[in-house]
Amino acid sequence: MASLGATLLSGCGSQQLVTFGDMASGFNREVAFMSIFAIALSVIIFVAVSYALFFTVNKFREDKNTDAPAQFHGNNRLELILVVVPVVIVMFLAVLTVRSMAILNPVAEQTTKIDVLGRQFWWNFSYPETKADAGGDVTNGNEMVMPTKQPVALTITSGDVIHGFWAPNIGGQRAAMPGALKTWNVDTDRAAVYQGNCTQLCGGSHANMRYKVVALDQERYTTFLAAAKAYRAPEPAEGSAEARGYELFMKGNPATGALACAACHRVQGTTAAGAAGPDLSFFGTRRTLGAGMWEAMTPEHWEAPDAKAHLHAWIKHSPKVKPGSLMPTYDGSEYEVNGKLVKGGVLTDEQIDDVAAYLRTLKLPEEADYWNNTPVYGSSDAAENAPTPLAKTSSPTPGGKQ
Ligand code: HEC
Ligand SMILES: [Cu+2]
Repeated sequence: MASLGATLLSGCGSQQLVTFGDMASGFNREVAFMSIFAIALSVIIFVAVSYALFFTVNKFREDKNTDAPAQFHGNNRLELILVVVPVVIVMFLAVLTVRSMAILNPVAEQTTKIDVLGRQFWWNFSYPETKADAGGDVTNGNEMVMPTKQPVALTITSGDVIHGFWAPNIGGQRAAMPGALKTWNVDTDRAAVYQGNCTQLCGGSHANMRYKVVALDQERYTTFLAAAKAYRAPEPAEGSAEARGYELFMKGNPATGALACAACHRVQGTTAAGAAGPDLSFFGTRRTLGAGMWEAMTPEHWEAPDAKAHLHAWIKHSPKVKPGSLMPTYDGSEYEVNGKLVKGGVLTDEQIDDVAAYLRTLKLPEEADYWNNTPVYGSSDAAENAPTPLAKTSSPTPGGKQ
């Protein structure tokens, strides 16, 4: 019963699959346990009601019963049975449900809590229990790292419209509602990378609002969290491409109207504290771009030539790569903000490469690289156990007209 089905959610070619009925998750086992009773009861009721229906229809057919039907008022015994039996069934299911809720709902003393923020069209995952040495909560964009073999309490909300968190391998689905905080537990026994998706139609790039869940065994998780807590973005060497990229990241290019990246993105250990876009603190460690728009799941990830091309295209004009992306263009082309067309500022190709070079340095230390040797579960490539090339979900868009 390992996996009841696999769904290829979008696009063609190889891509990580969403699988459901994954019994490595205690949440799913609990739901399956409850479902067995609910389904068995439904089958019994269906058979009993069908039998009663056919029995009476047959027994009291008009051609068999020419006399006038017996005239009487009520049948106390039958009415009592018809009330008591459903009440008992409903009570039984209610007790089962309350039992499951008690098991699955988070409790205060749980150690791992992750805050989930959904926005058009990306995710931030932060660790409210772990304050970074450099200030702020440890946060990762679009990739959620969690420990295995224990309930993880998620608290979900939205920064704009309603989104939905759905990573069926680790448990239940929840809506992300603006202004509301919802908490629930997820878990898995298996260390692996899982696919997550947004399940509420939330705008133009709803289908491109994906994320990865990376479940690590306790020791590796502890290493990750400790490194993430201690992390400060590296300071680029003076005069290097990375140093030029850092300047542009922090200040943009006022002469051409190119907005500072730091206005919208946070990088832990720098003054960049923007919140309008995904956290970029560990961008160099991540292997997805644009909330799963593209995946670079090779060990050399951002250093690979095609990955470089994608990153370049993304910075240059992300709304052309990802419809509806709320990141500005940097090639002077127009993009839409709140229904209005706005002209982006300009960074030259060299400047974009410098910024990209800076982004590639934003890496956790090697031992905290959560992708390293973590199997990709449900990969449509045969190599399920290898963190080798996985997917290209879209090709770099060199951009139509400019
Ligand atoms: C006005 C706010 C804004 C500015 C300025 C901005 N971005 Fe973004 N950025 C976003 C948003 C919003 C997203 C998420 C888009 C999406 O996936 O739908 C994003 C996504 C990204 C991503 C992808 C992150 C991931 O995990 O997939 C990268 C990389 C990035 N931005 C780099 C930059 C760089 C470099 C600059 C400066 C040259 C910059 N951004 C300027 C808002 C901004
Ligand atoms: Cu969404």
